Amino acid sequence: MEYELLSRSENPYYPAVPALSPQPRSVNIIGVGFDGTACFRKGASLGPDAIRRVSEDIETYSPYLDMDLAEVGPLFDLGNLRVGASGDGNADWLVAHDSFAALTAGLDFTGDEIKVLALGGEHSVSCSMIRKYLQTFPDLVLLHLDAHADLRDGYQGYHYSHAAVIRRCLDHFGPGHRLAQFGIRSGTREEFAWMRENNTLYASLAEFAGFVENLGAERPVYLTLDLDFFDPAFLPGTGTPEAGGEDFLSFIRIVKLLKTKRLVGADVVELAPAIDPTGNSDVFAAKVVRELILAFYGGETGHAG
Ligand SMILES: [Mn+2]
Repeated sequence: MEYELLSRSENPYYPAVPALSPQPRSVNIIGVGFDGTACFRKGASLGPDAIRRVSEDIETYSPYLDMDLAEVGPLFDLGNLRVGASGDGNADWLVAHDSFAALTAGLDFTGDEIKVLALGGEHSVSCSMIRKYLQTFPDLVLLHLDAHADLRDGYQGYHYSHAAVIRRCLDHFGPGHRLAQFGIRSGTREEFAWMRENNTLYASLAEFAGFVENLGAERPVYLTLDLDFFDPAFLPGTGTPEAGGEDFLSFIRIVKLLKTKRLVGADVVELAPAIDPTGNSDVFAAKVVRELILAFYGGETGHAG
């Protein structure tokens, strides 16, 4: 691989096929094991491989979507993106960002239908993918599921902090882009005021589901999912847990809608495996990833369910 942008994972997400570059008309899994700006408890750098490791131990069939990973495809796992390891969070973030930019430079995400599913890593890594999709799709809808607003203008000296990721995405928003947030239950007074002013925050699952349901079938949708969206009772293995979160079935309601939409990219971030020594959080996250992969392919297998 040129510039060694990727390193092969020992266990690709099951049943994905290893690949060395993003493949057209496919879902491409990319691990981004970076946690250099994490402020509370680190460990998300090991998230991608933890999800892969348990992916073999869960069913490939989803009874929720009535789809099977073994029957959709093609599905590729590109391994892990090069990230910096100097200890300087800003510089290390930039290495990951530049790696993704180099990996996808010149690729036609629209015409070739290149779909990326990134596995974090801390939430700051999502910015690289989302920027690419914002540049590709002038009418992109960014769905943000998270406990945190992530609208700070930098945090603890990190311009690209995980607590600032949505703010950094907004830097690249055009007039046709739309942000919709759900699950947010932690942030500053200013962040909540901003969300109210800009009508980005949905207060209930029903309201958020209604928004997604009403999106046109051709409207490109990107989902960024911070796993602390879920209640820490269900998924404790994350660095910044917040009580009062959603459960798996709330997510399933959303994923069933996404299956009928044009999902063009997604990321699942902030799994910190060592924080949950039972391993339950890894399995939970792997199942979330399974449902998302199937949702990517939903439009191609009819809109049943
Ligand atoms: Mn969060």
